[in-house]
Formats: sequence, structure tokens, C-alpha cells
Amino acid sequence: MTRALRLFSPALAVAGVALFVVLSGGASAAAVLASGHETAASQSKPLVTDPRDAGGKLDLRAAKRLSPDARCLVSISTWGSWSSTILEGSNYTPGKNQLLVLYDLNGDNRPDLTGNIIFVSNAYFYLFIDSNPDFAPAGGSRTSPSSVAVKVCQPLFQLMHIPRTVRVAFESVNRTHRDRMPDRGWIRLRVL
Ligand SMILES: [Ca+2]
Ligand SMILES: [Ca+2]
Repeated sequence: MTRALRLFSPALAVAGVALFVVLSGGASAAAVLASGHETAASQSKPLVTDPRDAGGKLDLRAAKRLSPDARCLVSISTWGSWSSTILEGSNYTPGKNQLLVLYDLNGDNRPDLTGNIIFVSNAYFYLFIDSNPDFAPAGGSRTSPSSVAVKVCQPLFQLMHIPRTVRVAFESVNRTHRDRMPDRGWIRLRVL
């Protein structure tokens, strides 16, 4: 994990330039993108859909971008309804059930950052990155009994080089049930 390199720090500027070079060449990763490049016209349809393949309460169904702005407000929906308390945790630390946003920043098909969507209290959901207080949490809210919306790209504003596009995937853990959406590959989101 080299997340420290991507946080803004003048002393790490040289390392950041190296990362920028890596980010600029993601040709091999483009071949495995799940749903092609996002366009303004596609924002009314889901970014990705997923079958009823995992069981449990957090069986992922679809993700849809709700806003074209740089914070990337995305709703994540499941096949069944669930209580917000199922994602209860504390600040930065998830409970035993998890709803995750994975970020591949450099195109190597491995997550560079992991966001946990955690129910904190009342109606408040937050997206916390890697249990790391250096990333300010992004807000979220329920959009239906079977969905939650979070500002997926907002934490990336704290990176030294904000990517123009980012590859994301979603994962859930509910008891023994695990799901990934898409099952393989990534969804490309336009940030800037
Ligand atoms: Ca599923
Ligand atoms: Ca799946």
C-alpha cells in the first residue's frame, strides 16, 4: 500500500510525478473495463448491473450516477431491502457487514484505495477511505429501502493528482455472503 505517496506533500512531489506517469498509461486495463466509457447521455441508465448471485441482504443489483458533477454522487442498490443499522460502525471503522467502494487509480486491476460506507447515526452515512483520517469522509444518504447514495469521487480531491477518470467497483459482505459488482473488471467514472 502506497497511499501516503498520493496524499499531498511537497516532500513527495517527485514520487507523485512518477505516479502521474503510471496513471497516464492504462492501455491494458482498458481492455477489461466492464461497461465502457461513461458519457453524459448515459447518466440516466445504470453504470453497472449485477445478478442476484450472492444471497444475503446486501446482494448487489445496480449502481447509477445521480449527478454529473465531480463528486460523482452514485446510488448503489441491492436486490432486497435492508435496515441502515446493518452497516453500523464507528468513525472510519466498519462493522461486521460491509459495503465497499474499490478504486483502481493506476490501471493495474488492483484496488489502490478502499472506501467503507458506514452508518454512523440517525440518517447519516459516510464513505471513509482505508480507515484513514487523512481522507475527509464523504457524505451519503438512503435513496430507497434498497439503496444508498454516496459521493464516490469526493475523497479523491485530497490526492496530489486528482485523476480525470477513476475505475471503481463495489463489494458487499453480509455474514457469509460476498458480492462484487461488476463480477470482474471496473466501471470508469469521469471525475473532472
Ligand atoms: Ca449481486
Ligand atoms: Ca456480483
